[in-house]
Amino acid sequence: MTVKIFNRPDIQDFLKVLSGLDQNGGNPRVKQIIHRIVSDLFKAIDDLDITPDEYRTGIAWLNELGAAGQAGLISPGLGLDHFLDERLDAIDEALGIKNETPRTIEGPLYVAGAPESKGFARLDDGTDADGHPLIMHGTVYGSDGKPAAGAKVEVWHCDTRGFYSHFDPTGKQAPFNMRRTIITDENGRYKFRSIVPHGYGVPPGSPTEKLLSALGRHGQRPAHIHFFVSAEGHRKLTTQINIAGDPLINDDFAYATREGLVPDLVERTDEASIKANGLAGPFA
Ligand code: MBD
Ligand code: FE
Repeated sequence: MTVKIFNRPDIQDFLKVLSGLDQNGGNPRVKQIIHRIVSDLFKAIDDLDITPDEYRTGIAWLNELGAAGQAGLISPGLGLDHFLDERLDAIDEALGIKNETPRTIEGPLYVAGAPESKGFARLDDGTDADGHPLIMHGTVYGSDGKPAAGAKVEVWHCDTRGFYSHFDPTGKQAPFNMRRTIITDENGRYKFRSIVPHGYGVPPGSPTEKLLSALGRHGQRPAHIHFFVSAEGHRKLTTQINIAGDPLINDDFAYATREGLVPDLVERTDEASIKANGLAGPFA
């Protein structure tokens, strides 16, 4: 037996009442959004004949998701973060704003308050024995095309097991390991030494993984490094780079890979360049 009750006038009135639209007070924007989302949910229950058992399974999963602190993890997994970026891109395009470096999603694992230094930082504390040294450097340009001195480059990435400091299930990383803030020098330049990160995988057995596997999907990301770039009088850029050659580059569960964000890697083995990059000895 299937019934459709969504369009009944009493149900439509009920939606207005439960979202507070029938009275003053409260927050009009919250009322508008809740009215729309609950309406869409009512309609989905009606259209798909979602049963009370199915609905309660969903509620139990939401409780599990919240208890695990994973709302911010399933969100990119369901493409919502990428969709928000596509909207920002579309707004920029409509305004005629061209972004030289594409934006991509922040993800749920940024931590504010990383140690700050000028021009250069070493990100890793040297305790990841499998780490392959990585050097990255570049220039931050303002929207005027000129190098931006004193810009802030916040960098964060995971270790060779795919674990981020502050979120390491083994508890083995020091706070802010592989997280730094670099202020660009007088020529707008930044440079850092770290190690090549591994890809990331959602925690095994977690509510996020359970939903993804019910969708027949994996919860893996290709190896990547996150950035916030900001400067006085400018919009903040949120972006990432991928490590070229990672087999998952075009199979990211969080849909963050974008053209222009997969720089070439160069393996340096000559003495002069190793020395110049300080890889042989301690870094100043
Ligand atoms: C990550 O490291 C990440 O960058 C995203 C977007 C989601 C989960 C873990
Ligand atoms: Fe990440």
